[in-house]
Amino acid sequence: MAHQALEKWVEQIAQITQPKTLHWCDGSEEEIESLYELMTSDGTLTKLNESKHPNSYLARSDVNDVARVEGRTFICSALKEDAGPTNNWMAPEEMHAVIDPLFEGCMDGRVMYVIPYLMGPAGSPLSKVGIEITDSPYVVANMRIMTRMGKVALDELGEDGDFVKGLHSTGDLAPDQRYISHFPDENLIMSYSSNYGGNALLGKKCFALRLASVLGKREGWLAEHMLILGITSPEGKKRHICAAFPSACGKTNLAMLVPPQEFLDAGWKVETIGDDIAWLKFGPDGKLYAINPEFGFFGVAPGTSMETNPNALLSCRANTLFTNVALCPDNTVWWEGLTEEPPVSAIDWKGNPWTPESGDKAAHPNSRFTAPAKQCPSISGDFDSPAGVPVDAIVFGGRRSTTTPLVYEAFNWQHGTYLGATMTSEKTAAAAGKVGELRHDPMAMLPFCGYHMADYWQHWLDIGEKGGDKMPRIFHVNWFRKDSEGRFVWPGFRDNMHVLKWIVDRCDGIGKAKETPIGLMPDPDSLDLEQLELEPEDVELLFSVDKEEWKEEVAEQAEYFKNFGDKLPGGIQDELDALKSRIDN
Ligand code: GTP
Ligand code: SPV
Ligand code: MN
Repeated sequence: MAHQALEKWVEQIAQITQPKTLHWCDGSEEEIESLYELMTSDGTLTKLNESKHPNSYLARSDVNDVARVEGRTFICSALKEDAGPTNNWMAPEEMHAVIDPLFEGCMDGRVMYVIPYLMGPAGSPLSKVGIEITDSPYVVANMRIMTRMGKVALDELGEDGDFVKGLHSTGDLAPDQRYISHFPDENLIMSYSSNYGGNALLGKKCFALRLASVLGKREGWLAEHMLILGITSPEGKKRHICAAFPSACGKTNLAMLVPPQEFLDAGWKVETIGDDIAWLKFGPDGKLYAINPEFGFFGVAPGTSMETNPNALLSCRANTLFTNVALCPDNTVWWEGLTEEPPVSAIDWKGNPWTPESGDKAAHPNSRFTAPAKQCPSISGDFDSPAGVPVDAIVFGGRRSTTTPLVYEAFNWQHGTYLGATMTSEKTAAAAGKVGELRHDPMAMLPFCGYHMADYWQHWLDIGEKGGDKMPRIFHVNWFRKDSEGRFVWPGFRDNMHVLKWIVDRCDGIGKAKETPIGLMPDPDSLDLEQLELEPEDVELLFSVDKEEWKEEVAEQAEYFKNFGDKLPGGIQDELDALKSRIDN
């Protein structure tokens, strides 16, 4: 049975955009094969070595279209106040006046693809349907990996279900015509002039975070920039952890962690449920449950290797789309960090001949792989579970070369919310702009919260109030502390298991912690660090809380909160005052 509102909308958009033909995507094999054929023949894609990367392709983007563009991303709520000081705002009618004309006739002579997609497992009370209309076959191919596409979505939608509307066009990729705009009151996303992941795959950041965060506020749940993992102890007890780290700060890596050999020998197991986005809602037992709304991984390529993240490499061996990585002479792919020895020659991400001597990067620092989640060797049996998984711990973390220790635990939910609200991290290549600059990124949601950040913090406090003693414990980690020579002191990657184990031990009531002014911290001994052979001064640095540094940190937090005026929740102000007095004493 047809969904009349959907059909009407599609018809209306076709009237505006004037495509040659209209194609409803069903997600089938035949469909994707013909799209790959189209894109290899017109040069959009290069087919990779069939025996080494079956059914996989390389795409090179426009050189000016390689990352999210936060400066061109808008929240178009009716009131400016509702977007808050951390978002770009434009009045809905004003944005429509700018962006609607760009879509007029923009698909002339081309195909308009209608993509029905489901965010979340079929049959889950947490799942939601979106429809993306696009003129980009590259977007269709990515969405087919990243979401549950086609019939499954239309079945969930039924005849009169709600859906989020997404309208996308490649335009001419001119950066000054690029708009990633969100209309929360219309359940509508309009994206123009970019084909890059977070700008163009509208189910991802635009729907599953910006619009979903608004819905979550209204309906009493949370849409978060978090990985979800399961961890099973040798005794067979299974715990689930959600972790929010800013873009390119280690979610995919932690979600797919392979424990060090001694943990494997002892019987520890880590499973992956999600690597980027979590939707969290109270279950019938009053605990928070998480689902991963996505169906694939849009992972950072550079730095991914068999040493750092074997599960990611195995996930993207086949049926994968690579974007902006380097191409080797045998039609395999390469990026910085994949192997110690670079290839003797390659074609770089811009399509030019490259040798290691050239001094340039072969792959763009934000080059990515789009791979089906089910290809991940560590994927959890709960990946498709409609109920989601119960969350035992929430972890916040940023990329900080100084100040922040390896791990500490919040005293309680309100303090944990404060830890999220005061997260700061050095900027990465995942968004356009200067890399390395320290900035506030509350809950790793700075670019993704679809409403006023202070209202969002209040929502966190309200959720905590509602869940009471059933709420997850909250932790803060930092894998990126550097010594005076600029070297990471923590080995990271699989050795992050030492920290995960302490977190699980804390949940089980057996992990030891001591009180410090900033929170509860382990003794280095409780992390069994002997095998890591760290220098004593590195251990010292990883577990140090320098009062002078923290005095500055607190002063800076107080300054930051001034941006939020009277909207700053009382609970957050109380935590600031309490932290200040603990540090000063
Ligand atoms: P988005 O997809 O942008 O949201 O990124 P993400 O948070 O999933 O980050 P990802 O796991 O892809 O890691 C980003 C970069 O950080 C990669 O180059 C990794 O190799 C590196 N990285 C991840 N974990 C660690 C770690 O524990 N230590 C160090 N030093 N680097 C890490
Ligand atoms: C991020 O930037 O956090 C990503 C990639 O996960 S994107 O899909 O572009 O948002
Ligand atoms: Mn992300």
